[in-house]
Amino acid sequence: MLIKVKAAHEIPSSEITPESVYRARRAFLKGAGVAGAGLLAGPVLGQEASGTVASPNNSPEALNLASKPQWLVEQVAARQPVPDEGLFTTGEMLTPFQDVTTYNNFYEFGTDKSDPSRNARAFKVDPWTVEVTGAIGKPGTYTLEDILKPHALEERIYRLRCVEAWSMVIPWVGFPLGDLIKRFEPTSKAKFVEFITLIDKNQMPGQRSRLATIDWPYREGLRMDEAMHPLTLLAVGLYGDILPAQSGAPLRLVVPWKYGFKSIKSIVRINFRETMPNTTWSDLQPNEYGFYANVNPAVSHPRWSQATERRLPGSLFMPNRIGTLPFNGYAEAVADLYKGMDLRKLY
Ligand SMILES: Nc1nc2c(c(=O)[nH]1)N[C@H]1C(S)=C(S)[C@@H](COP(=O)(O)O)O[C@H]1N2
Ligand SMILES: [Mo]
Repeated sequence: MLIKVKAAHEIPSSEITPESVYRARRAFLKGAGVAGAGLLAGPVLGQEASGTVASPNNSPEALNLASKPQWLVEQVAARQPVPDEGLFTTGEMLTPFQDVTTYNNFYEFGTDKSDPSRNARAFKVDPWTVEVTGAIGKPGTYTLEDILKPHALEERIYRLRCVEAWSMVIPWVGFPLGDLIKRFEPTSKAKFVEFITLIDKNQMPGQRSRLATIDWPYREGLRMDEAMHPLTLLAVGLYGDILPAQSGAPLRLVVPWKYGFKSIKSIVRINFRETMPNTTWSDLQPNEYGFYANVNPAVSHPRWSQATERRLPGSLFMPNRIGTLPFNGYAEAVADLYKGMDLRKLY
């Protein structure tokens, strides 16, 4: 299946290679008059013919991690390259590493966009375990290695569209969630999958805050067919390296056709169930955030329009506002999942 999203800023599909993405980015930054700063801020993308985005060789400190598990660094390095076309890449300029890792939503580390990269200091990802429970044949507590070792990792470039109407284009490293789910042998009662983030007040200042409105831990969920969809990614890296703490280390979900809040970070529990789980944002504001949260330019948030988005990076003088696409541009691949549903009501 070939999904092409036509946008004014898109480069021809014949040029969709990491190198041309890099060139497009250079041209963009020059045009915006921030070439120097922008190019120094981010890593240089892959100039070699390998088709992967070059790894910036980050220190643990730079990623806000206590350590970088060597086996995981190596598994990420051995990833399959980004395909030249199709569903798992886009023709758009990548959002620079600097923006991807300093403009974050991760309320466990604070509510400002710059809080997660500043407050997630020496985050511990080793050891890390994931408890897998519910309607499956193989429940248990799995180490991160148990979870990841059998899977070949892939690099995939996806758009990420936040419900707050900004977006990025991010080169993730991960593998299809469906491949992991099959290993747990779900039973016929597994109709939904629930995901839960780490709760650790010592490491996560947002969970200590008396001002916090969220009832921790952060929770998300998918219907089983959404979880099994080939686009649904379990990510362990971005820009060719393991995930920084602020991006959801060591393991996070990426569901590119849904608003960003579905893409839950730092997962410690996966639960298979017969009924729809409660989820953090729809519990907090059910009239503003729903369970499905499919990107939909036709359904406004009660307090703002969803028809357009601010593509990062931008600036005061060049906000880089673009039209939002149904299902974030992935409609051809996912619209069938929602046949017969009223997506105005089931937002
Ligand atoms: N545990 C947890 N996961 C989370 C969030 C959060 O606050 N806590 N924020 C969500 C929101 S609103 C968005 S837009 C994305 C942002 O991902 P990024 O910071 O890697 O771009 O993470 C999502 N996952
Ligand atoms: Mo978001």
